[in-house]
Amino acid sequence: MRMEHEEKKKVAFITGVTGQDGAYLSEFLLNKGYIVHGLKRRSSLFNTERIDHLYQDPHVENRNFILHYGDMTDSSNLIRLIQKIQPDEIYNLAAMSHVRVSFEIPEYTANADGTGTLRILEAVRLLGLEHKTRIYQASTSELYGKVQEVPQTETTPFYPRSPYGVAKLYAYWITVNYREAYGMFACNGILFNHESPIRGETFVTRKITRAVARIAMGLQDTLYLGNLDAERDWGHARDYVRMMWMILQAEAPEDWVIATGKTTRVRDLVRMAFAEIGVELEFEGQGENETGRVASASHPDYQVPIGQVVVRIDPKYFRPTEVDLLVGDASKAYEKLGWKPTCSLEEMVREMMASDLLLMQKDRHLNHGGYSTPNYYE
Ligand code: NDP
Ligand code: GDR
Repeated sequence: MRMEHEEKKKVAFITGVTGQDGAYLSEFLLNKGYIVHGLKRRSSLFNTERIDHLYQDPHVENRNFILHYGDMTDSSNLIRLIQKIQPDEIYNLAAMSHVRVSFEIPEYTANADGTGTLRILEAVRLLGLEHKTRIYQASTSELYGKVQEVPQTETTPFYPRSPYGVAKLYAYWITVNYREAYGMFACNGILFNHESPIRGETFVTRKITRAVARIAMGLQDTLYLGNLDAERDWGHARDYVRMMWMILQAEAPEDWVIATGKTTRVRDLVRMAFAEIGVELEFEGQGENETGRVASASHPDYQVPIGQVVVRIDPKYFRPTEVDLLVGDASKAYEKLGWKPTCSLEEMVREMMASDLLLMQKDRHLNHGGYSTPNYYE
């Protein structure tokens, strides 16, 4: 029984709980004493690897981490869950979040990422929770798309360049509209790219660190990439989920840019990852014929032959329309909320490489034992 003087625990509902940010945010909120409810999709295989360490046996009473089946495309499911959970805070992180894939499944992306956000807002309104439940919307630097201004701030005009970006544009504005129309505490975090050792394997940072680790272990020869000249403002997911929470604790509902303020080319990230295994790369050629060759190799444990071509271009990774340059100015968040990133890109690449080297060591053992492990990811 709860004692009178005990403070009631806050209740959060996270959509996209099985994703990179969902996992970090769940940990963060649980450490803050929240009861965390998460929305997970039904899939034919387990999809909870990132949050398995938080799992609690459903037969145990007083759990503080509870998962529910659901989908952003199913209004009735979302209304029923929000009615049952009565959340103080909703973090809407669920999305088909891969920019290139959104060109292949544009309609689904619009439904899950765009209309899905409307479903959450409308559920809160229909249930009369608009003055109780605060809502965080996972907006993105992809809204800026074609470069209009550098660095990008809360007032930089949007010009999305993918079905994903356009779906997220709808989500951004419907969040603003519900805030203005119904007085809801609904906020957009315009987050620039953020990564970690549990980043999805098909995003470029993780694809690179994974492949470099496989090359170090002799499990793979070549890493195939698309546009090496794109520039991104990469931060660490752990820093960014902290900011999601801070946004919902602010005095007033507003929209915020979250970024490191530094931008790096994909090709330099590739160099940084190879440097972690003692390999210095030399890029040669141009466009689709560009290659990355081993110029020197100095790590005693990883023997990658000098002269070996370890990076090639595969045009299938080019996008019909690309976002060339992203660099954010998070001054507003620094000044008004006191947020600052704590992890540099160098530290993050080191952490991701260390984690992937460990994983690939396991794969190497499996391979030696006669089991096959996946070779590459799209
Ligand atoms: P992930 O791709 O790692 O995770 C996406 C999550 O959404 C997964 O849990 C996924 O489930 C779930 N999901 C996808 N479609 C549906 C659906 N139809 N119904 C229910 N759940 C669904 O993304 P991140 O964690 O990296 O990003 C979180 C959010 O932040 C996303 O909205 C993304 O667009 C946005 N964002 C991300 C940035 C980044 O750099 N990481 C930057 C700016 C914004 P499953 O595990 O089953 O696939
Ligand atoms: P992005 O991330 O599109 O910025 O979206 P991603 O890591 O996919 O691409 C970054 C840049 O790298 C270039 N690139 C490649 N990208 C991938 N995935 N695979 C490749 O082989 C490759 N080669 C070069 C891309 O062209 C691009 O320029 C991410 C997602 O998390 C979104 O959900 C989020 O909204 C934005 O970040 C901010």
